[in-house]
Amino acid sequence: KILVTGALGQIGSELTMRLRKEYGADNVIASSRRIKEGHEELIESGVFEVLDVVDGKQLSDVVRKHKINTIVHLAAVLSAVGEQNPAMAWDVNMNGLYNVLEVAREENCSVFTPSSIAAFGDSTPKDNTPQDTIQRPTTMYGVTKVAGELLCDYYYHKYGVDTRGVRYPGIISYETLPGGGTTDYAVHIYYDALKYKKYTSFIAKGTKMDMMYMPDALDAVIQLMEADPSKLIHRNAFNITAMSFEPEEIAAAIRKYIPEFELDYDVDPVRQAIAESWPNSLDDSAAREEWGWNPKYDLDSMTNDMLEKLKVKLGL
Ligand code: VAH
Repeated sequence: KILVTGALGQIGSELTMRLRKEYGADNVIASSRRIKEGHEELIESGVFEVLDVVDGKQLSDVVRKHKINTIVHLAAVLSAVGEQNPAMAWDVNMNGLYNVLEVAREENCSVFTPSSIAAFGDSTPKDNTPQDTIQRPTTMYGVTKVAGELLCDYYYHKYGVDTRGVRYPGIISYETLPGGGTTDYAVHIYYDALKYKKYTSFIAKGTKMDMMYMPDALDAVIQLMEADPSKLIHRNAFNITAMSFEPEEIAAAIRKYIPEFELDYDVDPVRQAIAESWPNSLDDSAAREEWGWNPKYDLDSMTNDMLEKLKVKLGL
C-alpha cells in the first residue's frame, strides 16, 4: 500500500489519482496537513488521513494502521514561500523527511521523494547541468533539497531503505495551482492568456528554466519506482527535464492559439534572483540510461493541451 503525503498539492493531487488508477484506489492512502474546505467527505472515504509529517508519531501510526510499504513524500514548502519563512521550510522539509525515512526504516517501506532544480546554485554549470556536479544552492528550499538528497542516499547506504527521487524542474498543470514556487509564472500565464489575453510576468525576459508537463512528471514517479534496482547507479536524485524556455518562448507558443496574446513584465526581484541561481537546462541522460526516462510533451503539445483543458475548467 502507498501513502502519499502532500496529497492536496499541485503534484500530490494528480499523483494520487494516477497511482489509484495504476495500483487500485484502496491501495493508495492520501494525506495532508489539513482538509481544504469542501473536501470533508475525504475523511469518511477511508483512504484519506489528516497528517502533519513533522509529527513522527502520527506518521508512524498512519503507516502501521494502513500497512503502508511505499511512502511517496511530497509534503514540502516551495522556493518562494521558503524565502518568506525559512524556519518553516527547514522544519517541514527536513524534519518531515527525517520522520519519513525513520518510519520507512522501522516499517520496511520504500520511499520516493522529489528533489528539484533548486538543488543547484550559482556555482553550478548552468547549461546542460550534469547529473553529478557542484550543489551550493542559495535558497533555504535548495538547502533542504540538497540535504534531503544526501539524507535519502544515507538511509539507502546505511540502512538499505529503498529511496529514489528525481530533481523536478518547474511543473505545469491545470488541475491544482502550484503552491508558492518560482516557476509558477509558467502556469499562471495560461490562465491569464485565456481570461485576459494578457499576462504580466514576475520573471524577466530571457530567464531560461527547465519545465515539464504534469503527465510526464507523474509517469516519472511510476517509472522510477518500478525500475530494476540493479540498473540504478544513482538514487537521489535524478536530473529530469522535458523542455527549457524563457517567458518570450512560452508567449510565442500561446500566440499560435491566441494570436493577440500580450506579455509584459513586472519583475519580482526575490523570485528573479531565485530563478537566476538555477540552471538554464539540465542533462538528464542518467535518468534516460538507468530507468528509461523519456518525456512525451514539448512546449507546443503542452500549450495545446493546457489551453484546451483550461478552457473547459474555466468554462470559456
Ligand atoms: C518551485 N515549482 O518553484 C517549484 C520547483 C523547480 C521549481 O521546485 O519552487
